[in-house]
Amino acid sequence: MHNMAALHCGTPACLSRAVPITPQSLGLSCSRSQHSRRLRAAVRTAAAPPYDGFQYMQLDLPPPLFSNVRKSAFVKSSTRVVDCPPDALPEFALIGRSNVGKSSLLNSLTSNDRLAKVSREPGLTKLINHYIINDNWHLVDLPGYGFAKAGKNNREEWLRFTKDYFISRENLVSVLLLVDSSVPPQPVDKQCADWLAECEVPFCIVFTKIDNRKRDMPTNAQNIRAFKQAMAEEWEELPRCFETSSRTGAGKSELLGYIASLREMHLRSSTK
Ligand SMILES: Nc1nc2c(ncn2[C@@H]2O[C@H](COP(=O)(O)OP(=O)(O)O)[C@@H](O)[C@H]2O)c(=O)[nH]1
Ligand SMILES: [Mg+2]
Repeated sequence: MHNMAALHCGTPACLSRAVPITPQSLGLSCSRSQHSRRLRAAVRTAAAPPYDGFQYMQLDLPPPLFSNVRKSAFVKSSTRVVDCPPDALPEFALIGRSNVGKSSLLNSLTSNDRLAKVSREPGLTKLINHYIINDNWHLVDLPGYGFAKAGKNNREEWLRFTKDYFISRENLVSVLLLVDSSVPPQPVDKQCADWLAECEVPFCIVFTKIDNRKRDMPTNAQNIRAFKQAMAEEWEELPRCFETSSRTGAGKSELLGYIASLREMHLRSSTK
């Protein structure tokens, strides 16, 4: 059973099942600085999602004071963490399978359709794309994982590439793990959630495309429930979850509010 509290306190995760690729199996153990650990502990102690029968991490967040996006701009694309912009601003990173809707969510959150390129084909470029919001925080688009034709090597490469970012980016407040609600649970998404927890990276789950009902398939609500159920079988508490659509704007203000609260908490923890 995964225990988020134990994981975030640095207790080694005891995985009872075989995970094909983990940071450990690749020799990529993660260790973070004191400040990052304090911040992560603070984020962990702060979420109150709607009641749906699942047990969530209890977070006691400050109110979202500045959640509106007034201004957004592309900053730069980096191929290595050392090339990223200075880490002075609080940062939120979007990750998920290719085509899950990362770029679309970025555009939706910023009400700026031209900010990130939305594509029908899974992108193969491995870039860390930084966007600055309201001149005072960053949204980051990371490469997607789990290409349809990708093998083990591709996943290993993705882990190595993103691991550097996760463990060395001091200002990373939270990862937004995007999961497509229009398809049944994909093992690779669950593995990614496990991996983030093992690396002690705080994250929330953002279900995407809730408008996109596929015919003759389980409903999006059923897919979401099945994903949470799969997590609940191994996790004592689930991370905070959001249900969004970049087409309709559903879930947008809730997610922006959550990000604003986390930024406020980040500010408080870094000025202590
Ligand atoms: N129906 C629907 N389609 C979406 C939504 N978000 C993204 N898409 C579509 O999914 C495809 C991939 O989107 P994109 O944002 O490029 O995904 P990325 O590869 O994760 O950046 C595009 O065809 C989008 O139009 C959504 O909320 N609803
Ligand atoms: Mg994209």
